[in-house]
Amino acid sequence: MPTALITGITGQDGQYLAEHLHGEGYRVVGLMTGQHNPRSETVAADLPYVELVPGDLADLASLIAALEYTQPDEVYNLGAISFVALSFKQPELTANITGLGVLRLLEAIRLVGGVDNPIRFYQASSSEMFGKVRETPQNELTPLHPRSPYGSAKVFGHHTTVNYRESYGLFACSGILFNHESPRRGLEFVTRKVTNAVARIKLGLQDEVALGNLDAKRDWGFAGDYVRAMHLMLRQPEPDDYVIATGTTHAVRDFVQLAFAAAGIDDWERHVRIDPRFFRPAEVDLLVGDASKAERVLGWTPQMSFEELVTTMVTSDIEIERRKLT
Ligand code: GDR
Repeated sequence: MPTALITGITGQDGQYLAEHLHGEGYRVVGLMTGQHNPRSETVAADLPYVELVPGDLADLASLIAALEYTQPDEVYNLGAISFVALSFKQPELTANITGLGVLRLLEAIRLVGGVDNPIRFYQASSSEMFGKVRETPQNELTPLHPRSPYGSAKVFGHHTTVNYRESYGLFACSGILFNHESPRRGLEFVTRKVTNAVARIKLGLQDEVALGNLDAKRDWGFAGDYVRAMHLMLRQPEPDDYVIATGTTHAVRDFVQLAFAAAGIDDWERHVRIDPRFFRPAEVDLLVGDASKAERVLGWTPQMSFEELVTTMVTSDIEIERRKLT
C-alpha cells in the first residue's frame, strides 16, 4: 500500500486529494499544525481514514520527524497562507510559510530520503505567480511577475522545487494550478463568498453582499478535477511542471451574475455593494491558462464546466443555509 503525506490536509484541496488517494488504495497521512488544533476533529469526522501527524511548515525538525515516522512514497505540499488579500497584511508570515515552508519540506525530504531518494514531491504552485501577465494564455514557460506577497512566496517555492530537482535529482513536480473552487472552498475567497451570500439572500437571511473589484478575470475550475492532476504528475516516469487550468476565463462580475441567476434572482446589482476594503494594493487583472501539456502528457482534462461549478456551489450553499434554519 503506497503512503502519501499531505500538508494542508484541512483545506479544500487537502480534503479532495485525501479522498482521491484513499480511493486509489493509498494510506493517507495529514500533517497537522498546532496544539489541540480544533480542525483535527473535522478531519477525523469527514476523513476518518486519514492518519494525522504533528508538524509545522515553520519548523524543519518537525518535518523531518513527520517524514521519518510516515515513511511516505509521495508528499503533497498543499499547506500555505493561501488568501492573497491576507498576504498583504501579513507578508512576513506568508513568506515564511508559503515560501520558506517549501524549502524546509524539500530539505527534510532530501535528508530523510537519502541518496537514492524514493520520495516523490508535489508543490502546489499557483497562477498568481503570473501576476501582471506577460502573455495570454499563460503556460509553463510564461515569465513570472507576481503582484502580492503571496505570489512572490509562491514564485520562491516554485523555483526552489525546480532547483531541488536539478541539484539533487529529487522527483519534484510543480503544479501551476489556476483558481479551483468547490462547495468546500473557504468563505474568504470570492466564489464561495458570493455563493454563500446568494443562498442567504435567497432565504431572506441577508439583503446584500459587499465586494471589491468585479472586473478581475479568472480561469475557474473544479477542485475535484484538479487534485487528479496532482496525483498524475507524481505517477509519470519523469518529474516536470504543469499548468492546470480550463482555458476559459470569466470576470468576477460574470460569476456573481450567474450565481444569482442560479438561485432565480435576476436583479443581482440591487444586492451587490462595492466596498473599497476589498480592493487589493495590486491586482491580477487577467488569468487564463493553457493546459495543453497536461492534456498531452498526463491525459488530464477538466470535467466540470464553469456553469456547472457555479450551480453546484449555489445549490450546496442553499442546502447548508436551509439546514441551519431547521
Ligand atoms: P485569488 O482568489 O486571489 O485569485 O487567489 P480570490 O477568490 O480571493 O479572488 C479572486 C478575484 O476576485 C476579486 N474580488 C474579491 N476577492 C475576494 N476574496 N473577496 C471579495 O470580496 C472580492 N471582490 C472582488 C479579487 O480582487 C480577485 O481579483 C486564489 C487563491 O486560492 C490562491 O491561493 C490561489 O493560488 C489562486 O487562487 C490560484
